Amino acid sequence: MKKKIAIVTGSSGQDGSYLCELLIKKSYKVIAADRRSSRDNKWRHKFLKIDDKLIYEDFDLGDLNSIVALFRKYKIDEFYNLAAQSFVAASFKTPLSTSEITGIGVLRIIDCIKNYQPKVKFYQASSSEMYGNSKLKFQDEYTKFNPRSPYAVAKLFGHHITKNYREAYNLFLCSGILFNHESPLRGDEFVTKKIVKHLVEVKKKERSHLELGNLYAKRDWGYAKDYVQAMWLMLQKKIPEDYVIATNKSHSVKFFSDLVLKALKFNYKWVGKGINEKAIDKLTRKPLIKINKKFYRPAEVNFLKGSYKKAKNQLKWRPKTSIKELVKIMVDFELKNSSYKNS
Ligand code: NAP
Ligand code: F7E
Repeated sequence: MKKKIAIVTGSSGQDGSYLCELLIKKSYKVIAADRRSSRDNKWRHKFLKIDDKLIYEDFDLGDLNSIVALFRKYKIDEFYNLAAQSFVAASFKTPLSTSEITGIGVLRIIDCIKNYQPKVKFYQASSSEMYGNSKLKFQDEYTKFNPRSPYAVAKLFGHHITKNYREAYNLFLCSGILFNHESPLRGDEFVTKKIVKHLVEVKKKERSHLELGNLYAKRDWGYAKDYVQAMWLMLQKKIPEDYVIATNKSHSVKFFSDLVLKALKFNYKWVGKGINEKAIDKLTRKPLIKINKKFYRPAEVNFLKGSYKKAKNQLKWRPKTSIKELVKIMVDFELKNSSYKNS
């Protein structure tokens, strides 16, 4: 039987790697559309042992010709757009390029779908960051958006233009509004990976302590491997729609740090308040975690908790991994493979 063809942009990233792995298992011909890098950006593919099963194509969300080339070369069944400047903190420093890539980049792709292959099924990686500081107990597909960073504003453009093209041109375009999802393959700068990696280094006496920003921001953290399943499920439906993917639980950065400190069997306690709050070793009284103001954001999102009710009812999807299991997966990986990668 002829293999289905899937394009995955941002395949070198966390989600792209797990999604490529999933699609290969499902016997797709998978085109990994990534930008050229002077560093090794295939380490995740090598780790998952999928690098020799992918077809690599040069691609940049800022370069329309590289997108058109994909539509000229392949008869595409499914197109997953995971590429983005995805780090919220960086978006405050590079707002123009973030808007150009994370926002307008989406339009470049869906305009090609409209013009060249209108039967393509398209997935857009929307984000819970689009909700910003919502006052509600949880966020779902009906919650008002209130973006709090250039990243979130750019994602909201991508989200709305996807919906607009779906309605205006009757195209199969979906957005997954995904809440934070983590894994051993998460980029080093994101808070969960940073906490795990740095505390493992402290444990191994390769680092004196970990520095964090806002300990009290709360996030709905799931496991990336569970979440890429939902992306695929959305494109298997008859009717294109948007779905929230989350765990319906919310925890603070401090709580996540506690889980990691405990998993690594640190004998510690929290002392001090505000900028002086610290986790210290009970015996030596040396700091294990300190606050550094440079990790605070110009505008923070304080609380996110997603309801995945629609995904559960319509996609039969649910999160399978608890936050404690997630911490164990990440800590075990870091203890074994800390020198493996180069992100
Ligand atoms: P990630 O690890 O940061 O991966 C982002 C990918 O985008 C990388 O492959 C990166 O390539 C690529 N990229 C960046 N700029 C590009 C450009 N100009 N042209 C082409 N590719 C470019 O992100 P992730 O965590 O896997 O997230 C995947 C997507 O979901 C992103 O769009 C993110 O914004 C969104 N999202 C993530 C979460 C989450 O919690 N993880 C939640 C909601 C939404 P390089 O390797 O060359 O840098
Ligand atoms: O921050 C706080 C920080 O950078 C989480 C991206 O995948 O998920 C991610 O965005 C929270 C924030 O993720 C540090 O202020 C404290 O409140 O891990 P993060 P994010 O900003 O939530 C969404 C859904 C996406 O779409 C994005 O692409 O943790 N925090 N101290 C810190 N954050 C970092 N990075 N570093 C710290 O030292």
